[in-house]
Amino acid sequence: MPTIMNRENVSTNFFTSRLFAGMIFMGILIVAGGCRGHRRTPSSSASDTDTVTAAMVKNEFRHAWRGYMRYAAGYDALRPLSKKGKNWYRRSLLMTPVDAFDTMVLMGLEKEQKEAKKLIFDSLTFDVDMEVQLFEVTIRLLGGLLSAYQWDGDERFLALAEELGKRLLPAFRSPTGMPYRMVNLRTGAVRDKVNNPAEIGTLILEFGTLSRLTGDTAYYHAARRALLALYDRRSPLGLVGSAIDVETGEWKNPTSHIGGGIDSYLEYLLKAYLLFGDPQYLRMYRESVRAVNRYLADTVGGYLWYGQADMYTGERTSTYYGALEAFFPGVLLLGGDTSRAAALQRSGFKMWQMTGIEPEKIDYRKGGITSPAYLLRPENIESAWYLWHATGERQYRLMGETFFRSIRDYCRTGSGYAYLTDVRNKTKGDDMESFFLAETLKYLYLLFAPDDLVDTGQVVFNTEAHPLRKVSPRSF
Ligand code: DMJ
Repeated sequence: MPTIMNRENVSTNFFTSRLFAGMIFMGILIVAGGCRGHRRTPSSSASDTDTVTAAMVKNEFRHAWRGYMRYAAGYDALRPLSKKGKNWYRRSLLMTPVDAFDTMVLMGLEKEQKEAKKLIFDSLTFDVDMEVQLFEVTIRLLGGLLSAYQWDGDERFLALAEELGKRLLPAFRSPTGMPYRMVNLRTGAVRDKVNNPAEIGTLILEFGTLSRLTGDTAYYHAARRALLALYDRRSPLGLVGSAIDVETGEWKNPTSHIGGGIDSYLEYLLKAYLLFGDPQYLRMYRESVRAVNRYLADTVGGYLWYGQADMYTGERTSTYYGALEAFFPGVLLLGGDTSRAAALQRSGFKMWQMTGIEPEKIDYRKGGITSPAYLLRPENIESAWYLWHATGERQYRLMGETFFRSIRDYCRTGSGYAYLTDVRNKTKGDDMESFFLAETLKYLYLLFAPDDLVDTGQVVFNTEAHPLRKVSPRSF
């Protein structure tokens, strides 16, 4: 059984009794605001079919990992059609092995863990004269290394995380404290002063955990300052826009929404509270979500959606909803709003069923697909898992079966999994994003595995599904 480690030698059994896990989860919901009392029913226990489905998901993870090892070992990611490796930048940062590692631990895949560790410890270095995107490297690599350390206990993971954290810190050196988008790992040179709320506000779980594990508070304070600076620039209505200049603090695009570019900022306001316990984050989350529900929520034909609006006037500007927005039911649920979470998940599932697999974006008012790719994204599945975990309602596992079947039917290749360029004709594209292993298959597995596999009272998933464990505060 995996244990969680930190430098204070706190070793905690990660697996707890179902009852204890359930009680803690209920506790979180109640503290986080107005849970109306979820009760597990007998239907929530794992049936034989669920156990078989969990084993099938695990097999598909093995299949995808084998493809990566065979054709792309050492690269950032697999190109599943051309059967080659692909790097994000000039040199590989081992995105797939780092992102996938804690899923292997959770699934109990020991051979695969050894393979990933060998790749990571043999060749991962951050001492490279190379510019990287702060947000992606933080959620995938820093988050992945920290959870790998917490789940596996190997100190080398933490050493790598600390090394990376140090090299990312220069990104925060702007007049407002909000980070630049790009930073050079060796020189600390920064670029791209026009940033967005997601890339500014989705750093505190990882930087805060790094601080707590190392005792160096600089990481937490940099990410916290950035988050507060962003929040302070919300409009009088309580909304944020899509693009902001981190040097002047001036908004460059006033369109507000819950999709890509803003999404995980909202998620981290709540999760920062859940992981670090500071009620200030909960207040920030509540105020933000109140505005989001007031100005962005929309009901069409009996279905709940969230569209786009001007951050200053609240006026609706467009009516798009998509795969990225589908994270929101999970967050609403964690924040205690079960009924909105359930209603929105119903819409997300309807969107998935339009063509048998989820499109990137639809116009929920006009009813058409506006962006037809399926990028192997996890958000709809992630929300189904949160709803399942909290309510025990069978409908969420049934949704999961549909998700799993369609991904397997349409995206599987002989060498792994491929995204779809068009969900209408199911044409495959030559990429398997690391989040497919980090998130999509992890949440699918959690949906069918025994429900006490993760102690949700002690663990908060980062936006890349890396389970970060609460660490007792040292100096903050
Ligand atoms: C992931 O990298 C993260 O979930 C992020 O928050 C949004 N995009 C992808 C998955 O779709």
